[in-house]
Amino acid sequence: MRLFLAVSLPQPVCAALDTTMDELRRRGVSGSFTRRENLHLTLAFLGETDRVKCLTELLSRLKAAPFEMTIQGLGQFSDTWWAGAAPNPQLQELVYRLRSELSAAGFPVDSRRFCAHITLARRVRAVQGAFPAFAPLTFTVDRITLMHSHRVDGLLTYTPVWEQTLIGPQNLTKKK
Ligand code: 2AM
Repeated sequence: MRLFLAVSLPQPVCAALDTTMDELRRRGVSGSFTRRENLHLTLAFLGETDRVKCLTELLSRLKAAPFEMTIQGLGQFSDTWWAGAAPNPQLQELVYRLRSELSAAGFPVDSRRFCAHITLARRVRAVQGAFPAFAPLTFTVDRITLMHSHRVDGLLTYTPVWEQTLIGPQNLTKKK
């Protein structure tokens, strides 16, 4: 199964980003917009693997406390547009530790610098113009989700298969 680790977003954050996507469409931006229920921040992409038990054990061992993060501003990688995160040492540290643990367990990890983003649209065709501004969105990251990426009735769908609650220094695990 195609898996990745993500920060799931609280409903108010998804709603605000949905409004931003509406605003982009209103300004003439077209492309493949992320469905509201698919909005997430990827911590680590795992690709095709069936090692779910190994991953859940790895997450269970992770000692990390909840932390606040802020989504602010839009950015782009080529024709992919995203909402970015404000500089966040705790998020960077979490990804660094995840990558170390994943690598030690034999998973291929991304060696590029982590750029925290929430993809809003792919294959964007845009008219000239500034990105719309939106008020910063702050929320608490208190869990990591192991997500299954698959098609349901032809629709790209992300289904949580495990949630790891962050309650450092000790961890609590919870099966979905
Ligand atoms: P993206 O939003 O930048 O496209 C599920 O596909 C998630 O995993 C998406 O958030 C996607 O990031 C990320 N992803 C998909 N393929 C990837 C890859 N080869 N390397 C890193 N991240 C990937």
